[in-house]
Amino acid sequence: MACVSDMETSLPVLSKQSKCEITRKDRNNDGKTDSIFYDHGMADGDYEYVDTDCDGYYDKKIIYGIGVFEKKVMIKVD
Ligand SMILES: [Ca+2]
Ligand SMILES: [Ca+2]
Repeated sequence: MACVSDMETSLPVLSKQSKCEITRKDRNNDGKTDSIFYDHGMADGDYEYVDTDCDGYYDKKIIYGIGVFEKKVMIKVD
């Protein structure tokens, strides 16, 4: 079994002071969220979780930083 110790398994908890805007998207129009975008209002602070296969779990985190990179995650869609 692969090491999954550094894999995210829950969505980030935001503080009340956070100006982060969360946008949920339903890309395949089945009524269930399959993408959640965290917009921190900065050019390099945003990230998005995507359920690429629409099975009810986000499996990819896309980080928009000094370049864009992706990370594997396993987070239940709420
Ligand atoms: Ca959907
Ligand atoms: Ca998935």
